[in-house]
Amino acid sequence: METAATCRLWWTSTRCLPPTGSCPPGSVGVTAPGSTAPCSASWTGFYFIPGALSTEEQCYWIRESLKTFPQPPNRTNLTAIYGSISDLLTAAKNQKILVEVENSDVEEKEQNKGDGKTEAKNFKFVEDSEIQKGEECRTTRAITLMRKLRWSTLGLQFDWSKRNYDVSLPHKKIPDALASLAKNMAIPAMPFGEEFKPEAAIVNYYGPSDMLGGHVDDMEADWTKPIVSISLGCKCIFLLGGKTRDEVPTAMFLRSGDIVLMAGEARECFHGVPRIFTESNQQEISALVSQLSGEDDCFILHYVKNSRININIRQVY
Ligand SMILES: O=C(O)CCC(=O)C(=O)O
Repeated sequence: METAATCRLWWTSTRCLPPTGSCPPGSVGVTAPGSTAPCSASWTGFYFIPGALSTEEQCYWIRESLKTFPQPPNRTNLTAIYGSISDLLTAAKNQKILVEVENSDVEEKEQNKGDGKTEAKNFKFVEDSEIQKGEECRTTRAITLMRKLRWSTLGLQFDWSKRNYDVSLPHKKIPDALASLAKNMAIPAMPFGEEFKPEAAIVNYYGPSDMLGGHVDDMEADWTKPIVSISLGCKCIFLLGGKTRDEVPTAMFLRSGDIVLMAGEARECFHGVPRIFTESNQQEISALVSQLSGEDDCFILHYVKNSRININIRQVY
């Protein structure tokens, strides 16, 4: 994911930004949760499903995104630096610290440098008190790592360096509950009743100043199948452009619980997220805040108040 620091400058102007609504002008308004409609005739295949998820469902997927989805064998942006890290959320809640332990030359597929041999990344979580005073070792607080989490990949693993799916990487299939949610949501974008087969998902974690530059998702073999994209946490601006960067994009708000489908023509369009709203009067997460008011959820609530999570599910082949 491109962040504020690395984001390419693109789309210098936008077509509109509705102050209160979520769909651009000309769109078909949909109010009932779960009902869908193509958002605008000019983007055949773009579907906006406002309030598709109940508050309970949003909380469930937020917890899964923070607890389960970053678990190995799923890879995250942290994997390349630290190797596989397990139980990051629990470590962050318990104020643990990640320390580097003895390096050794071992075979490690994870960081294959060609000859299969590389320096093992060997890190583990410890208590603060376990770190010897004066000891020289690389340490990072789990809570800091949690904030540095930018993406995790589920199902078939996407290799960002090669920009393709690497089927040889160890992976688990997409969790059943996520697969059936995506299948149900994809129905309006599958007009001939074909089956949508969720094979991979990318989970994006956005902090206050993060953005996702304009791009087209072009690594899947079959572009007739939709991308099912779930918004959780703070509101964002989503830009939907055309098939080239020259076309002026249209801006819309995406809020927690909204789902967007990109199919047909829209599947080939540039899109991105230039802004997320973490300011308390703009984030629009009051239902989530009430739902996450228990003591157990205090860490997750703090995270949600400063973040947006997007889960986008794809059929690859
Ligand atoms: O965060 C979003 O809503 C869009 C994510 C996206 O476009 C992507 O991961 O390719």
